[in-house]
Amino acid sequence: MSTPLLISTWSFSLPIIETEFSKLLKTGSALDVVEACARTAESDESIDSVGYGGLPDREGRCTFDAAVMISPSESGAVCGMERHLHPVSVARLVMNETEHSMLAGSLADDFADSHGLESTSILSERAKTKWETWKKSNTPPVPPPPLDVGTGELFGSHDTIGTLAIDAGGTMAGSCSTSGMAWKVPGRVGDSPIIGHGLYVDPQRGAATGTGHGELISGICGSFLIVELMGRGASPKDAIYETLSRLAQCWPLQKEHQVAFIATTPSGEFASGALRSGFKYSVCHGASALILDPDIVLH
Ligand code: SD4
Repeated sequence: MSTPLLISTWSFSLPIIETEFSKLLKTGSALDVVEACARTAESDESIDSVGYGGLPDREGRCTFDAAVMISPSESGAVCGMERHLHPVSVARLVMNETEHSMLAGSLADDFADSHGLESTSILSERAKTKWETWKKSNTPPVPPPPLDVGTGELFGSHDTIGTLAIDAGGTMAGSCSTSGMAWKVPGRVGDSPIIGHGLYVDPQRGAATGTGHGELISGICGSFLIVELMGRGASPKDAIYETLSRLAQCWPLQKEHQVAFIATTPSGEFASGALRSGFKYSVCHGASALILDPDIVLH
């Protein structure tokens, strides 16, 4: 038996993971719970970079990316979806129902149709209004880094829900879901749906997920690197520190760049780190449900 753990990016995820943690404490599977956490965020219009409410690309089109993973041989992902509200569930179908690991664009939407998932408009009125305002304002497409003040409200317009769980049977699972970077070039896909970039889970070594500028995370295969370092003996905190340091060496960092990771070992030792201040994460463990500051802030 293991002690269940549920951790997720940003303070907005605390009420979500608190609800799901009660299931994890009973008989819930880690995979069901990480999928449910992403689904709740995807349905919430007030979260403006995941699911419904997510900000669109510079042409006003909203696209979703998501992944789920329980081991190197069991993962599923979708990217660039435009007609289904729950990319995380489509990612799970890719994992369970196909011999592939990722489907893209309108064909991923068609795949969801073929499994009976309801097609819908995914651009909320609120997100459309924000896009129209941005379009008129002539401000540059790269938004400032998000600022999480710990109340569930995020200032700034990019983030992702990445969730890691360990259930009572000791199974680890992870999910990651995003509408990507606001005002992106149409067709852009970030780190979130790419296995090893925005999410990685290895039952022998641990699990990690990331949020922030996907290009920076992808450039160093961030989540894979953290899990690999843990597998070679690093603590989650040291693995995240080394990964963020590598990222900072590889990229000419701009003031608007932010990247944050959360990670856990298979036994539930967890940590978080961010390139800059402004990130928080949520944890349910034992009797505690907390919003925490990252263990490391590199700059
Ligand atoms: C991505 N890491 O697509 C995700 C979320 C994001 O700006 O874009 N945030 O890069």
